[in-house]
Amino acid sequence: ESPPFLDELRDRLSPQGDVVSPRGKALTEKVFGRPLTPVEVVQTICADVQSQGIDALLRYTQALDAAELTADTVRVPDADLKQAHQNADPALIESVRRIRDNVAEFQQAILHRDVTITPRPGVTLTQRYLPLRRVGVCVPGGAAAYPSTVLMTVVPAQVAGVKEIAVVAPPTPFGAYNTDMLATCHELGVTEVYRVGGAQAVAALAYGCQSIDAVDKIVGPGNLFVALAKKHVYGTVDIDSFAGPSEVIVIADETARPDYVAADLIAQAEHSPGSALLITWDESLPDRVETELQSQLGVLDRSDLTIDSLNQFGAIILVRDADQACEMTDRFAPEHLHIETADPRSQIAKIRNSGAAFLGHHTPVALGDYAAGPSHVLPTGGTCTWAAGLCSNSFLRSGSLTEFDETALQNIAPDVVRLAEKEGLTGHARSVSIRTS
Ligand code: HSO
Ligand code: ZN
Repeated sequence: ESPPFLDELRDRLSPQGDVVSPRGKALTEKVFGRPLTPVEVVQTICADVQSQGIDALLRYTQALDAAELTADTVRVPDADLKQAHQNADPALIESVRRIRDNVAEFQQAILHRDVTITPRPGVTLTQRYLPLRRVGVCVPGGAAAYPSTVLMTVVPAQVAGVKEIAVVAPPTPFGAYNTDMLATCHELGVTEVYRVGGAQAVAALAYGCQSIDAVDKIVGPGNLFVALAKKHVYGTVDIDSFAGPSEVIVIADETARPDYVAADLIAQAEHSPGSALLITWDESLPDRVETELQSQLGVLDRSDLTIDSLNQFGAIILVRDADQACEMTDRFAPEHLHIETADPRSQIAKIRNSGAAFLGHHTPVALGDYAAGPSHVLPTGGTCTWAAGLCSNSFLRSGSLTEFDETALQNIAPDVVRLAEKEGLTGHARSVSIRTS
């Protein structure tokens, strides 16, 4: 049996949840003149950007992000991208290049290729894949700077063959004014970067406005407002999965090192908000990890935020055995799963629900966050039961090609005509029989 607080925790982290900070609440009340739910906020912003275009985009950027921009300055000038790259730490650029190669190699290997079969003579059936023409990438910039998110979104898109990529990041020091993020964009050949964030950026990408052309798909992580806005514009454009607050479940046994486990929990909680759960059947591990947490949190840069996150969204759960750990994990369906046991493969075989799994004592989730190859844009909030992480294939759409010769048509015609007549669609039936009788 899963402890009831696991469901509670899931609810608190869920994409539908109204988890808005008091500051956020006060701000939206000021901007809209009355208290609105996050869904109402997003609906209003999206409708305004759709009908008023750039004016609404700039107005919300001013009101919500306190940035004074114009139709011309909303886009980061080419010179700024070049300069950020020139001034960047050369070692950072070297790392970006190596990581780009790692990501590209994996994303290329998994890319769908056209499939053609000839099931019977005279019949050719093809599934072909073509890249999307233009996509928008949301890069967060609230609590931390994320050049890694540029890598983990842009490289899969480029591998898929997407020609136009527009990056949006909020007009903050961690967002569109972060020179490491801008340098990474430049290194990857991204030339379109816009200083907008939140629901207003998503709406601008979906509907287009004077300064930003509409895209076919919007990807990338974001806060609740970004996530709700993506949901709102779905149908006008495609979106990726729901990527909200970070989550990890660590499954550990007696072979796990408490200092490693504590570090892994802290690494996700550090995202703040971030959820970090430890599930173990080793009775002594909880106390040993707790001790490690205390000492590691003491020397951490972002310890206040991290402690906050651990208090709100963290837990250590002692279970009966490995099977119960797997059951509970499957039920929670975490974004990240890290199995630190003697035989991680035997546990992962029993777990169906995780956005990305990391196996063994030498595979911290941070590897996937920064460098391994699979994208770190993953479904959160339990949505990995039906959604997949971002990858090169997320930027393709497929279409089918069908070709029959005359004999093949003759052979299949009776079945088509029969079904069409049963449906009362004699026009369909005739379009076949006219060729065969
Ligand atoms: N763990 C985050 C990704 C990230 N971590 C970026 C560090 N930088 C969501 O998967
Ligand atoms: Zn992370």
